[in-house]
Amino acid sequence: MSWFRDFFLPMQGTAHAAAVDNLFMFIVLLNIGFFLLIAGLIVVFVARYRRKSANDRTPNITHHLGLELTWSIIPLLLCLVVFFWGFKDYMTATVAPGDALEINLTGEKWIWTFEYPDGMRSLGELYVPAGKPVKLIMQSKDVLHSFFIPNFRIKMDVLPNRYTEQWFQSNIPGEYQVQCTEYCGKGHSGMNAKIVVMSQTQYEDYLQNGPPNLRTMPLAELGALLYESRGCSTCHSLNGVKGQGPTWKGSYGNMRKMTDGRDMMMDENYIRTSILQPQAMVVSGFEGIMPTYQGLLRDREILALIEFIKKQK
Ligand code: HEC
Ligand SMILES: [Cu+2]
Repeated sequence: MSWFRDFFLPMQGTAHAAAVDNLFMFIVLLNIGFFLLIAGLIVVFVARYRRKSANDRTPNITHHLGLELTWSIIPLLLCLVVFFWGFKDYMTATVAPGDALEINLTGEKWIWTFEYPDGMRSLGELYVPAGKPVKLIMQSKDVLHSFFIPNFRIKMDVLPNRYTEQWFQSNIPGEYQVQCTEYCGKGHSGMNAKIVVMSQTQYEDYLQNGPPNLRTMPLAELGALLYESRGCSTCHSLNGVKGQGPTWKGSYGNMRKMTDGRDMMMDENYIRTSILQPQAMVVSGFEGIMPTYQGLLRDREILALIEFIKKQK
């Protein structure tokens, strides 16, 4: 029967997907069976009990207890089978195992953002280890969205002002497509993401070194991306205007005064310390409000930001 299933259902990425398909196929086959039975009987009865002569009369039949019980009890039992089977799979699908890896997911027009337990974030791509349950804790920044992973046969609405959850465990490494299935405006059809299931070692490597596509990106380009995505742009301008923090325009290689009176040169080490321990040296004329990025930026990402700052002549 699997050719029949594969013909109209996407590939199964999880055990739960197989469970959903089994029940679905059971219902489909049940329907086909009853269709054939009922349509077949209609044809047989039409041929067999047609009016054969002018004085052929329908006998006066009122009821048949045995027949009526049969056609009530058998369908009832079949409905109960479908109900309990579905209920069992629904419970497994709803309650995540206690040791699940928890990922925070934010939907907004028209992008999905994933946040890992260590504070790292990724846009539109979720990297997870194979063979481990993953629980998504989801929320929306604006309107209603819905997070659908066809290969895993799970889907859940993503709401503003309330958290929703869903979980999966895939043992098959590979890439799986995600779609938003709640019409959320102009960019709705492009609101996709991908889930990359990888081996445990590849996953650890990912946590250390970041997504493969960013590893090969030139440093300055990566820096520009991080300047926006990590929020540096809200406090540091590139055009010389003083914001909440000093501008980066022409800052590299210059001397600056700290609130404690020291003079520091804006070089690689100074930038690195400013990012990881902003309170260690506060530039005079500014308040020490910069959040630390300790644990939020990987080594190569810090290098990328330094490279980007150097470029702001
Ligand atoms: C909430 C505002 C805010 C954000 C966000 C922020 N900074 Fe800062 N940053 C400051 C302030 C204020 C200072 C000056 C006070 C100090 O040195 O702590 C500063 C200082 C710095 C300095 C030293 C600059 C100089 O001219 O001496 C560097 C380098 C720096 N930030 C890098 C970053 C990077 C990289 C990011 C993003 C990953 C970032 N900052 C995000 C507020 C911010
Ligand atoms: Cu959406």
